[in-house]
Amino acid sequence: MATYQQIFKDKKDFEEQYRAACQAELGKTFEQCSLLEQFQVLAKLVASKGNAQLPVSHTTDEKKVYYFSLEFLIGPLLDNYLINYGARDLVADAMKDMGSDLDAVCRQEVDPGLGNGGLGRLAACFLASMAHNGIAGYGNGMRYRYGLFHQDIEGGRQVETTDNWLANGFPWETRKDASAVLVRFNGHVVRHEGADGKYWFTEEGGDLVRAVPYDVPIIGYAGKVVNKLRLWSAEPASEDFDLDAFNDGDYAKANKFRSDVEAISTILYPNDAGEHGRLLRLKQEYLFVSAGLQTILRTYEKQYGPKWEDLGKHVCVHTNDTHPAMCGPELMRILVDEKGVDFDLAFKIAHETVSFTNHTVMPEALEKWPINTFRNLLPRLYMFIEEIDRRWRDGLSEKLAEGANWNDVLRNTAILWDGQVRMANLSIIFSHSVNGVSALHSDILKRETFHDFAQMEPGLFNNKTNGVTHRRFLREANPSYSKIITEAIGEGWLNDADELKKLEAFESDASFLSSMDEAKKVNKERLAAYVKETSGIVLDTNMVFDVQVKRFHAYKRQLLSVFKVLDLRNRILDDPNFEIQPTAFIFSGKAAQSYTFAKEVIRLINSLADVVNNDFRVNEKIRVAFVPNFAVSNAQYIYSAADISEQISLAGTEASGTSNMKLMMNGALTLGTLDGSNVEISELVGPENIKIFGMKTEEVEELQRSGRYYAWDMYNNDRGRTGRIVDQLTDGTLANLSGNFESVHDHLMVENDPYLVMADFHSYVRAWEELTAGYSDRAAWNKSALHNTANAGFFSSDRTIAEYTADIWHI
Ligand code: 26V
Repeated sequence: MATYQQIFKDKKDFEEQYRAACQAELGKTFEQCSLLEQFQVLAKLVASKGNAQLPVSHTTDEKKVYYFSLEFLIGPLLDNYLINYGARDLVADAMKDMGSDLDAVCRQEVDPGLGNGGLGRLAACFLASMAHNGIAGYGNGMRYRYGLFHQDIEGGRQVETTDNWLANGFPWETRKDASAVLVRFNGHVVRHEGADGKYWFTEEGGDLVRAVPYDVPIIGYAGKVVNKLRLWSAEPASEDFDLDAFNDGDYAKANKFRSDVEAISTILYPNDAGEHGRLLRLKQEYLFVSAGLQTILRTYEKQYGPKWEDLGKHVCVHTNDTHPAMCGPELMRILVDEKGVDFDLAFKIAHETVSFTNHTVMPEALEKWPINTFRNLLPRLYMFIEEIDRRWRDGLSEKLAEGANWNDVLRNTAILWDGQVRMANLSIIFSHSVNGVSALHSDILKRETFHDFAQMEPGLFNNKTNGVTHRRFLREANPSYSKIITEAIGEGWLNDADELKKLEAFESDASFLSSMDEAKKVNKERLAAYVKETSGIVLDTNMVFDVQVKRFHAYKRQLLSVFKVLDLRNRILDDPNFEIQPTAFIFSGKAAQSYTFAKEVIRLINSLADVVNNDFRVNEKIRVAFVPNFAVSNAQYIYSAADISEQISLAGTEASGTSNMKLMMNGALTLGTLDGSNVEISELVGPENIKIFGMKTEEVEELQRSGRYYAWDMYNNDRGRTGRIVDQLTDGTLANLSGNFESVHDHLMVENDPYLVMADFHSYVRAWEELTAGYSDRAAWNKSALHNTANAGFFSSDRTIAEYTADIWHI
C-alpha cells in the first residue's frame, strides 16, 4: 500500500469540508448546488489542497526543470487527482450518501484543448511524471482563450466550432497578478557608449505587453509532490484607450490596442498544418519564452544572487520542439542587457541551461521565419541570433567532420539562410542536448535530418523514447481492468509501472484470462453507449473493436484503413460465404482546418460508415464508426475498449506515436508498421504478440530514391482489388452522403500516392486477416493482450522522465 497524503480523514471530514466550501464559494448549501456547481466546488477544494502543498514539495536548493511548451493537453483533472490522493473511493462513497454521484460530477469537467495532439499530451504526461518522480519540474506555456476547435460532423464533413473552454471558469487555476511581467514587441535598439569606450544596447519604444500568469497545481501520485503549470495570458500593459476615437463613436478603434494585445493569447495554432510565418504565432512564441525566462531569472537571483555563471547547475530549460527556440537567445539578451554579463559567458550559460527535443522529421514541419518579420518584431533579440550565426559560420571549418564539404555543411546548419531564421538550427546551436522521441526517430535525426550537426558533434544527440502516464491511461481510463490487475499483483504498479511484469505469471491462468473478457466487455458497452449518443451509430460489442485514433494526416495513412475496409466489403459482396471475424472499425481524430486532404479522408470514413452500416449484406460482419471531437476525455473510453490498435504510418514518418503505447497498455494488440515506437513495442512484446506488416524504413527510402514507384502500376496490376477501390472513390459507390472523392483519387493517382498506401495494401490486409483469425480463441488472444500489458512498464512516462533526469537534466 502506498502511503497517500491524506486530504480527508474520513467521509465525515470530507462532507464537512465540502459543505463548508459550497457556502464559502457560492453561498449555497450543497443541496442547492447544480451538478456543475458541485464539480466546481469540489475541484476548488482539491486544488486548494494541492496549492497548500506546493511550497513544501521541494527543498529550496533542488535543481529545477522548466518545461517550455506551447501546448499542454492536460485533460480533465478531478478524477485523476482524487485517484492520486487515494481519495476517490472515499469521496465517491460520501457523495453517494449525500445523494449525488461522483462520476456524474466528474463528467461536468471541461477538457481543456490547449494542445493539438501527441506533442501536447506528452507535455502533460511529463508534468505528471515529474511530480511522481519527485523532481521540481514546472510547465511553462500559454493560456489560450480558445483551445483547439471543437469538431462536429455534418454530412460526413468536419465542421469546426470555437472551443470556449473558459465559459464556466476553470477552477484549477489561480491568477497571479503580482507575478506579471512586461514583454516588448516592435521596439528599436539604442546604442550607448560610456566614457571608457565601452558600449551597450537598450531596447526602447514599441509595444509593451503585460504577461499575466495563471498557475495550475500538478498533483503527483500519492500526493507526495505538487508542482505547477504556469500558463501566460497577454494583456495591455497600460490602459491605452483611445478616448478621442471613443467619443467619435469608433469603438473598434478605441479598443484596438487592447484587442491587438489580447489576440496574442486568443487562439492555439494547429502545429501540424504547416502554417508557418504567421506573425501572431511568433508573438506567442516570444511572449511565453520571455515571460517564463524573466520569472526564472528573478527566482534564481533571489536565491543565489547574481551568480549567473552557475545558472546551468541549478536550472534546466527544456524546449519542447522548436516553438520555444528563442529561449537560448532570450536568455542571452536578458543576461547581457539587463544583468551585465559578457557575451561569451552569456552564450556558455544559455548553452548549459537549454536542451531541446525534436518531434518530427517531416521537412515541411521545420519552422522558419522571414528575417524581416523577425527583426522588426524583435530587433534586439535578432542581433544576438545574427551574432551567434556569424560565429557559427566563422568556426565552421574547425568543427568540420572528416570528408565533409564546407559549403554543404554551412547550407544545412546555418541559422540564417535564404532570408529566413531557421528555428531547428537555432535550437540545436543553443542546446547542450538534442533528443528524438523513439529509437528509430533518433537514428533518422542523426542519419538524415540533422546529419551534419551529428557528424560534427555526435555526443550532442540522444534518444528518449516517449512514454505516457499509466495512472491516467490505464488506471483511470480502465477501472475494470485495473481492478483485476490490482487484485492479481497488488497496487504497486501504480507507483512503479515495471511491476506490471508480474502479470506474466497470469498468462496461463484461465480464470484471470476469462475475467479479462468481462472487464473488456464493460468498456465496450461504455464506448458503444458513447458512440450511439455522439454519432447515432450502433456497435455490436461482440465484434472485434479495431481502433485508429489520432490526428488526421496523410502520413498516418487513415486512407490505408479505408482501403482495407472497402476491400473487405467488396469481398463480402462478391462472396457471401467469405468469412471474417466480425469487426467494428472505430476512427477518431481531428484534421487541421486548412488541411483539405485530411478533411476529405474524414468525410470518406463517414461516407464509408454510411455505406457499410446501412447494408444488411455486410453489416453483420463489418461496421464503421467515426467518433466526433477526439479529446483526452473520450480517448480514455476508446483506448480501454480496443482489441486492435492500428499504427500504420509509412515507415520512417511517425516520430514516435503515443496512442500505440496507451492502447497496448490496455491490452490491445498492435497491427502496425515498423515505425516510431512500434519498433520498441515489437521488441518488448515479441513477434507472437504484435502483428507487423509493410515496408521497412530502408525499403521506403530505397523505393523513394529510385523514383520507381508508379501508382498507375499498382492500379493496373491489381484491377480486381486495388484498382476497384480507387475507382470506387469516384464512381458513386460512396457518394450518397455528400459526393465523390476526386481529390483523394488524385492524391493517389496524380500525386503518385506519396505515402505508398497501395504499396503496403496487400501486406496490410493479409496481416489483418491473420491477426483477427486468432480472436476466436479467446484464451490465446487474452494471453497475448495480457503479455502486452505486462510489458507496458517501459512505456510509462515515469521511465522517460527518469531518463531525461539522469542524462539531460543531470539531477
Ligand atoms: C507537423 C507537420 C506540419 C507540416 C505538415 C507535416 C507535419 C507533420 C507533422 C507535424 C508534427 C509536429 C510535431 C508533433 O506534433 N509531433 C508528434 O510528437 C509526438 C510526441 O513526441 C509523437 O508521438 C508523434 O509521433 C509526432 O508526430
